[in-house]
Amino acid sequence: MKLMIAIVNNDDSAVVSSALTRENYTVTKLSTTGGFLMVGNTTFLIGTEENRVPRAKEIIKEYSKTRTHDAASTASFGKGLADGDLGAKVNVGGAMVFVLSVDEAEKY
Ligand code: 2BA
Repeated sequence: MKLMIAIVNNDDSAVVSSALTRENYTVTKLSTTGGFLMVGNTTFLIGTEENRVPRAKEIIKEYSKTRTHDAASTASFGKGLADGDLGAKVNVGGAMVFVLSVDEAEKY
């Protein structure tokens, strides 16, 4: 068994979740925050058999889009944006997917 950890953009999370559950993957959705941009994203935990990992990756890839995000400078924290505080453009996503081997998975 494998555990997939997939970090996707919040805007894509509903459609990724629906597409996975439609194909009978079991999914847990976590609200998470990226350490660099400090904005919300969504992390899915997907426990599945190894032979079903490639299809899950295809689904996540299909519905996760790459976006450009304006990164606010730390100078704006606590006092709002001023001219020049949105200098940096950062490319985010589509999705970051990790696949881990699971020693045991039991349901009680
Ligand atoms: P964030 O950490 O907020 O990162 C957002 C985007 O900022 C990243 O997009 C990347 O383009 C850029 N970035 C991240 N760290 C950077 C750094 N130290 N210097 C310069 N630019 C940096 P993505 O790579 O698509 O990542 C999107 C989100 O996925 C990340 O949000 C993070 O929550 C997660 N993620 C990506 N790679 C990860 C990893 N190796 N381990 C854990 N989480 C990861």
